Amino acid sequence: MAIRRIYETPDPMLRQISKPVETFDDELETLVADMLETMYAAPGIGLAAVQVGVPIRLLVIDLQEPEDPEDPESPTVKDPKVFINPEILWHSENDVPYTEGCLSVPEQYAEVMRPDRIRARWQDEKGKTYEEEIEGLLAVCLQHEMDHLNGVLFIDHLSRLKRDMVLKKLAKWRKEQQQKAA
Ligand code: GNR
Ligand code: NI
Repeated sequence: MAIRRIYETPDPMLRQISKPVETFDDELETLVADMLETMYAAPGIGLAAVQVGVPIRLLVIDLQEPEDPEDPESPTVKDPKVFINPEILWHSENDVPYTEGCLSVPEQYAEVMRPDRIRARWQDEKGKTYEEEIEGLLAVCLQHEMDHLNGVLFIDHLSRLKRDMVLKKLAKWRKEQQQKAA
């Protein structure tokens, strides 16, 4: 297993339309293992393959929720989920806000509106098909990751003004990081 480099905006890699996965082989399993390791190390709750420079329709999610919902400091239960060739079959008409972040737009957060429930179909790394109704944070995260497969970032959902504010803060943050490193 290996940690892979995460591409950041405005890298054109992130604007690629990811291609369907057709071959479920050892190379795919290695990529899935590397993506999980990269996501846990970041740390993040989701990662699309295109974010590590492989534009195929594969994403991983682990919400890493605390074991005891009453105690945010309690250890997290590992629950890695793999979604290959995911499709949204249905979404609710009820959009809800959630403050999103993205490993490709580091340290920036903004509220995005998305449907609160979706019905999705996907495959796992063996090629087995699943279909389920999904809600809550998993629905938010899956929609965020599926956007990546279509070259879309969470900042694309913001008004021009808010997007420009986020990009300005990102530029400032990067400058500060550079100064720290020097
Ligand atoms: O780690 C992440 N957190 C997050 C928070 C709210 C909504 C979506 C996400 S996904 C993000 C990791 C990432 O960039 N995945 O593409
Ligand atoms: Ni993201």
